Amino acid sequence: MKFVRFIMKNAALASAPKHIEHFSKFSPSPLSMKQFLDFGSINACEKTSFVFLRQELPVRLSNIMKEIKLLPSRLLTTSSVQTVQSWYIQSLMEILDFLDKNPDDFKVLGEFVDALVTIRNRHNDVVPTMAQGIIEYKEAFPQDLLTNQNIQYFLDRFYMSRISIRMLINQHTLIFDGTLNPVHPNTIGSIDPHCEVGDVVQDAFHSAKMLCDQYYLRSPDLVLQEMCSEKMKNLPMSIVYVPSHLYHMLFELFKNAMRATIETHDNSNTLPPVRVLVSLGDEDMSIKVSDKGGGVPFRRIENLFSYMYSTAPAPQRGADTRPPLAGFGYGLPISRLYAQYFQGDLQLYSMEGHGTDAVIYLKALSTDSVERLPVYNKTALKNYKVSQEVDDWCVPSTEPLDLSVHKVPK
Ligand code: P4A
Repeated sequence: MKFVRFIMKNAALASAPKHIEHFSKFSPSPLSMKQFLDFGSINACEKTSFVFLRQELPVRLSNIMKEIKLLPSRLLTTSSVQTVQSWYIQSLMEILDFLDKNPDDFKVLGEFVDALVTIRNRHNDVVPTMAQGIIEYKEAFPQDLLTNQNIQYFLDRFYMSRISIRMLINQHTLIFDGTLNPVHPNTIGSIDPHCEVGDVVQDAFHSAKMLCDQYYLRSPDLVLQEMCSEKMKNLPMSIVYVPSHLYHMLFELFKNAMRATIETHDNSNTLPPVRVLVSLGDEDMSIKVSDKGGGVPFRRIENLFSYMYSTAPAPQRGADTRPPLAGFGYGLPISRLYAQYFQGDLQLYSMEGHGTDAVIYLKALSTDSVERLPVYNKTALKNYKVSQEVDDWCVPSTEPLDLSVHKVPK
């Protein structure tokens, strides 16, 4: 019996490339905040959401699976990347099972919610598994390191796709699992139509502060200032947003700010506070996190967002078992993706010798908050083809200039 099931399963999986080919021909459909809220409003219909997702999830999965297949074979064939790829195939096939099911059958709708929960759990460890793939690749082929650019391009798109797929799954499972969220009764799935940014700032700061106290036995304070234009005075500073995404970004920025502050004020009894300025305008909601942690040289800022430079083997056991406050993993690049996901951004402005300002830009209007999604097309394909091109800027020479030698052609 087990053997028969094994054969059946593999026969089904063998048809995956054909399905990927089909669904990757469609472009993903970006949703606006308003559309997300409509799925969760009173006249929301589980059937409508089901019919949308059983098409849209295969489209988003297949689009990014086409890009996985374009990875250089030495990276694609690592056991970690193979594992991730097999999760995507498995999940795609499980959703396709629902294509011939009756949307009016409540039992089908229930099974769909269960399938989505299974899929979400299967993909929980995608980020550390992909990181492991990069480590395996670095170890096996230290000589032909893929360009940082290639890995950056792929992982930004891959993780953005993953954020969007998890958003769709979370909305459907939270809204249609038949229970109200007892902690946040006014949220619609994971979206808070009145997300008070100041509250999330306080929460995230509090969590980072506790970690910081544990690690360094001290921590800087928070000074929070909220500003807005004249006509919006006295209104609470809120936007339609996913509080967990905002929390993730702020928590990351606070850990960095605290670490920099403490490490540059080692010999001082007092610590300069971390200052947060929240500003609401007609178009943007901007949140600036400022520290006096000594800053980072301009040349190094890009590296802080680089997956390749931040992919290091796990620290040796026994060396230091304290949880790191910051500096391991993909905190900054993934935080930037969260900001970009709804058309915002995250930027660092650092002044070496002084400190760093990190600014999160979000859209103030829910009509501007639309998903930013990667699409597999000719342009994307081209970006994987150009891998090793020579730079069109001169390399500065470190040799003393000798004007007497005759120039030789390139
Ligand atoms: N100075 N400033 C920052 C860091 C240093 C900084 C830093 C040494 C570097 C790496 C790191 C954490 C902090 C900051 C705020 C930021 C980012 C960097 O948002 O003060 O871990 C990766």
